[in-house]
Amino acid sequence: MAHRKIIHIDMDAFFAAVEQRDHPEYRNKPIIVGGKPDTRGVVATCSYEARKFGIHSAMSSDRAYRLCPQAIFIKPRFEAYKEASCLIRQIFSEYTELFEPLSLDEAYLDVSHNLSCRGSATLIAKAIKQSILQKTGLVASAGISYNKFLAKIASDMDKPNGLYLIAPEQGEQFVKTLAVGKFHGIGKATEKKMHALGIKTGWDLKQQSLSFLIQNFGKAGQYFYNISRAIDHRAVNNHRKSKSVGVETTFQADIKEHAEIIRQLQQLLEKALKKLQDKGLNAKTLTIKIKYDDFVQITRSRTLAISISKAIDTTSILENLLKNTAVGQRKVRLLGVALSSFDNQLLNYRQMDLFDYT
Ligand code: TTP
Ligand code: MG
Repeated sequence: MAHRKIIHIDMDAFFAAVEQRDHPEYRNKPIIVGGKPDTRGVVATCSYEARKFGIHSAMSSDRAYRLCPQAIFIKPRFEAYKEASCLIRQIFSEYTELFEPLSLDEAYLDVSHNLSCRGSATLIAKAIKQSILQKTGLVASAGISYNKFLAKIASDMDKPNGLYLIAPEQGEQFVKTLAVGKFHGIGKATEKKMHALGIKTGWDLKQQSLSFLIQNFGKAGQYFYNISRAIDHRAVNNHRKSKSVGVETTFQADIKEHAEIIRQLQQLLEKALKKLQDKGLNAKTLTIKIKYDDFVQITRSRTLAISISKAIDTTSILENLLKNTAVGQRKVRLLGVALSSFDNQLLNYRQMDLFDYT
């Protein structure tokens, strides 16, 4: 069977790179995008200049400040990051219809059937990097391999401005020496558990039986068994997997007051919008779910002509949705909010104006 050709693209210091592009005075300087110190904020990301001081994503801004007092702290500008994200997805779509964004700044591309660049995935990755630089002024790293797991690891190997290939004959050897903490899909908690079981590297993982792994890690056991052998059959999926993004909450004590219910729904909506933003998506349909104290559940939804965001009057939409419900009269034990009908991404990217930085 012929191997797939998968590219994983991940932008370098994405938010920080956009800031340095748009503000020349920030270039070559340690900059931190995220919360300011003294606000209990955290670092979303930082420039490579700041990483030299040991600063990294998710660290508290206070700690970052102590490590590098001269660092420049910048409030995130999500609109700018989304715009850059749209542009890179537009570029991906020029090379393959089969691409799967994982977040604003990264995506898998399946270029198995792409005949440009003499069919060389490495040359295609190079061309994509060049096009990204030309059209967005930003630098990306690319990993090339025969499955998603290895392509993702590869994009991290040579950062920043990386281009790294793991060829089919290198895959197994490559995984052998890799620390399990570097495996995509093995987070901090799983890493700790593996260490406790004496599993430190891909080689150690490969020594474990499938039944042992399933016994200790449940469903993920099969995935760990496969990746320790550099096997990953997951296809690049360009269909939006989640048809909706939702959050819900069950109250410790039932609530009844109309104003309180609106307030709770607003909070849930904010959380759902944040989730949506993290996925780089827009939604036009808002659905609310109400479970009364007798466990009877109803939903109400409304689809707008424009994307739902904080910029629109969500309170009046929520008020309207509550009109034909028993809210205010009956006790409520659970509320939920879901956002759906995402924009057709490809269509949107094609509609965007492209601009050149060169
Ligand atoms: P990453 O790709 O993880 O990081 P990065 O692009 O900043 O740096 P690298 O060169 O190592 O790829 O994440 C992409 C963006 O997502 C990042 O610029 C900011 C945002 N982000 C957060 O807001 N919080 C986080 O904890 C992480 C990891 C990222
Ligand atoms: Mg990145």
